[in-house]
Amino acid sequence: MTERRGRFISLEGGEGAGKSTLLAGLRTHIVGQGIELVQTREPGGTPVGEAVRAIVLDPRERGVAAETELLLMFASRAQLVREVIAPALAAGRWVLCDRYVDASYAYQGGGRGQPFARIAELERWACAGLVPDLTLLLDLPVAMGRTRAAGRGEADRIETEADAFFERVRESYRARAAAEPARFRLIDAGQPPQAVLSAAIAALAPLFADNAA
Ligand code: Z5A
Repeated sequence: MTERRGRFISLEGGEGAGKSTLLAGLRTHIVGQGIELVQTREPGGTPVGEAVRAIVLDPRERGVAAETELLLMFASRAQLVREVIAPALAAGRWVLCDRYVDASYAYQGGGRGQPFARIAELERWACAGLVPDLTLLLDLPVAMGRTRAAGRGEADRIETEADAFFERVRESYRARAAAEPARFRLIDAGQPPQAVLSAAIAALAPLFADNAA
């Protein structure tokens, strides 16, 4: 993969954690520093990836096997890395990605019980060594997140899972954050939106300092 000059930030969290709300404020802050930013999402972010997203999140697709779901997430990711993320970083742009590989460990690994070693193998193959410089994890009790999410439109296929699934997702995310403290910043997503944004902006500060150096 080509040389990397920009910064790569991923945003993670369970259902209703407030990623979309935070993304808008974060984007304004980063662009306000004069940085060229590419914002993208998973699954999706490319024409192929968005087509995969439509399939994998379709609530009418009841019979999707856990293995199929895992491979579809990585198919979307492999395309996003090559078409969007790697070229942007090589050009010196920053990338803000709404979910990345940690979501597969949390949802398909923790949630669905797919072996973490298999996910790690797919990561080596699909991600071409691209690891975020910073991962912001919005952490929220499952019940609170589900109450928030209930106010939205139709649930996607994964959102129809039981609370126990989302408890496993949350624990997997927290375990990954604990295992990689240099990359993750865990943010209490139960705070008001402005406090969540302030915490995220504080977590970004070292990246701006590195960028200026
Ligand atoms: N998935 C996967 O399984 N494996 C993978 O590898 C990947 C993804 C990459 C789509 O993700 C699904 O894909 C997701 C995981 C799976 N399935 N599930 N569940 P997505 O990221 O596109 O969708 P999402 O999880 O629903 O995220 P979202 O759209 O960003 O929603 P959100 O985090 O819940 O954010 P929100 O819409 O900003 O907030 C929800 C509500 O809470 C809304 O009414 C806000 O006004 C309110 N809110 C937000 N912040 C606050 C605070 N701080 N206080 C009070 N209320 C708040």
